[in-house]
Amino acid sequence: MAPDPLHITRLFETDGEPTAADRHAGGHIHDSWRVACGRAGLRRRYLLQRLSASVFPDPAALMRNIERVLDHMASASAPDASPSGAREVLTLVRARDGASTVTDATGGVWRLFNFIENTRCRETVATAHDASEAGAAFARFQRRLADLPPSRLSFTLPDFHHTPKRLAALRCAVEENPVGRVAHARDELARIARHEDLNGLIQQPLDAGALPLRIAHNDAKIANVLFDVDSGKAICVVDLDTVMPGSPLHDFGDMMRSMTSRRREDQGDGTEAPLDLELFDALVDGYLAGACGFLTPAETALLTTSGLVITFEQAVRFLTDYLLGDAYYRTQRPAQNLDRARSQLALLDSMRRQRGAMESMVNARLDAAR
Ligand code: GN1
Ligand code: MG
Repeated sequence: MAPDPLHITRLFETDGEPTAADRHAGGHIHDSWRVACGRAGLRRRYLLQRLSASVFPDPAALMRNIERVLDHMASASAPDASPSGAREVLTLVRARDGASTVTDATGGVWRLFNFIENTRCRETVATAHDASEAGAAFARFQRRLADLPPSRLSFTLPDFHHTPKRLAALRCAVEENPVGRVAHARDELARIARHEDLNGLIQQPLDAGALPLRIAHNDAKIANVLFDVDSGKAICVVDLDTVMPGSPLHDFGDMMRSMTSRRREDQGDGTEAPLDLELFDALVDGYLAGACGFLTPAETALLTTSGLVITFEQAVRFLTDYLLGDAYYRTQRPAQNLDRARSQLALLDSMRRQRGAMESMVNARLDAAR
């Protein structure tokens, strides 16, 4: 029988007794619940998560990374630390035995965060303001971690954004064809092949040392930003499971992937997913205002390219999972991963067509910011 979230929550240092838990949607990986706790008129809410053991084989290393990052961001020495930081940085709640997680009888590993009230997250960008706010939030996140040496964090998911290895994994999946889906993905495989020139454009300079290794979020999509309900401001970056050494280009690429089109990630009806230049410009504006101070010229030169590379990589990952029978990403319907891959490919086509215009916008914003 699945463990009871209320029972698990009782093993953490909550304010008051857990009284109600409801499933919290969002994310393709972990299971999440929102748990209310109460004590004498006081009501506090928490986010309870059961970590995916198949995706994260070493939860202890993952939690060490998260604790180091949160401690650093909360410390006064971090650049941009704000006195009202409570809603700007996630807070982990310790287990009653002092550990950062609880392990249930079935081996499941659970953790608890304070729930940040009066916020909402979005699956898609509604306005240019959202894109600019989210870009600024990720820039703040990167800056606050700029003086934490990357060697302090483990590579919990090695080669996570190693695009050439992701493509190699797709080729293996085609070769093995374990669930017989290759025949349904011929068109998408051909489309991927047409974008292979993008494959090494971030990884090669990283390997050559031309791009610095820094701490990156590594899952910098719109759904991982909390917006204040009243002000509409992006106040906090969440989902720190993939925070590890990487490149800010992996993050900016994911921002472009998720914040420059108004279409859903799994809207795979084959029609064009137009990249909206107004959203792109707002994203660049918000991001560069915080990031242009620390990015090197080699990094800024690849900003636009990073969006194409990461969108390509994500198409490759969704298609690989489709061919492997949806082993990695949670799905609600059989062809959802194929739709996700299609949607990424449609966006990529649109990015290709507007690449020159995007490059000009980045250069204009860089000139203005300098
Ligand atoms: C996954 O954890 P979640 O659902 O936010 C994935 C990201 C992908 C993203 C696509 C650990 O993110 O890399 O970009 O889905 N996370 C992991 O939406 O694989
Ligand atoms: Mg994630």
